[in-house]
Amino acid sequence: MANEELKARIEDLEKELSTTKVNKRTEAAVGLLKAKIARLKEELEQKSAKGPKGEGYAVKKEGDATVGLLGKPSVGKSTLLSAITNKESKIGAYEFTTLEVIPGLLNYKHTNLQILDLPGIIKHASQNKGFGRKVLSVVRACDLIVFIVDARHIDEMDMLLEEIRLSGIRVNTSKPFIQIIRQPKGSITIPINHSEDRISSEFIKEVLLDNGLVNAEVMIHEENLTEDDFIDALYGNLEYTQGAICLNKIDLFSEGELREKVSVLKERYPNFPLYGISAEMEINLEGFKEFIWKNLGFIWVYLKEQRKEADMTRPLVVQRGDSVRDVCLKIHKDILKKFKFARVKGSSVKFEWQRVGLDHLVEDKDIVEIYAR
Ligand SMILES: Nc1nc2c(ncn2[C@@H]2O[C@H](COP(=O)(O)OP(=O)(O)OP(=O)(O)O)[C@@H](O)[C@H]2O)c(=O)[nH]1
Ligand SMILES: [Mg+2]
Repeated sequence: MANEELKARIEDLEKELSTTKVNKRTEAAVGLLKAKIARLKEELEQKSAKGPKGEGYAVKKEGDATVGLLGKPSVGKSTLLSAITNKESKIGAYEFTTLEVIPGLLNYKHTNLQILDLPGIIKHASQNKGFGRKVLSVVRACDLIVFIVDARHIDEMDMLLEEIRLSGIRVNTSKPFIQIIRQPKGSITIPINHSEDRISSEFIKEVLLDNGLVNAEVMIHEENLTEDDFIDALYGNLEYTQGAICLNKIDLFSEGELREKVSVLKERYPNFPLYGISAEMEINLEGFKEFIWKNLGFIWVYLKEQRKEADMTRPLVVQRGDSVRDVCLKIHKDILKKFKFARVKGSSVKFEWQRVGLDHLVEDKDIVEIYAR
């Protein structure tokens, strides 16, 4: 199909989707419609991607991690960047003050964090309104997205999340684990290893047939997989990343009013960590730095040499989920070859100076002593 034809087809299907009432009887049809739309959109993307390149901002990654400040215009992103990094970004009382991505560096707890002040995004940014696609393409590469919300307009968070979702970014969820293995023959088989309540085998079969897959084995390693998850996993060129909410301009409200707003946000977005600041009045900024650092998953471990006291002045920065192996690699790659075992004191072990191997996962403030040949 030509691009125009594809677009028209997608539009038709989207219209059909929007006019179909969802109920038990139409559920399956709605799911299939979504799947069809996703497939055609992917086809369109691939065709369009062959066109001229050069969209997007050139931002060089720097430091140990990259954090994007994302929000509507005028929520205070540039004020925040200027307050916590080495960079001044222009601040304006009017919307769309920032038109480029402005990177700043924040050195915090022995880590260099690259903070990106992004141009404001608006509804339909994912369809490139206000050059939104350029902004969202930078967001894809961030290790943490901080959604900046003006305390006067907390409802904007819905729009931000929706645009992020539409641009193929998934926040604070893990990638569903699905395997589709093509088979030479034998039709589509789906071993029952998931709940049939949310997605039926019929649905999976129809979606695969729509893709021209006649023989395949589908393995679902996910308890609560939904139809949407399945479509995502099949088509999405999706990026999975971390997100947190920063409530700015808290100086404009009383404590009671803020408590109210915080509880609304917590209820609507239960898996998003939340922190309140005033970028302009410089309230809670130290706490905010700690907040980003923690949400990037950084932890500190201290190293100890044999028969010496641990060096508590120079922590080694690693990440949650890192093992003794990662600690060794951070010190020097040759250590691995000579590694015998390690002793650890801290919250990751059951007793002090427990002997552990390379696979042992370290935790914040652990002291690690490495024994090598
Ligand atoms: N009261 C109050 N005003 C703030 C705060 N932070 C920023 N502002 C004001 O909000 C306005 C917009 O600030 P900017 O930092 O330029 O906002 P932005 O998000 O970078 O906006 P764009 O670049 O247009 O996307 C300015 O008038 C700031 O002075 C705050 O914590 N409290
Ligand atoms: Mg700005």
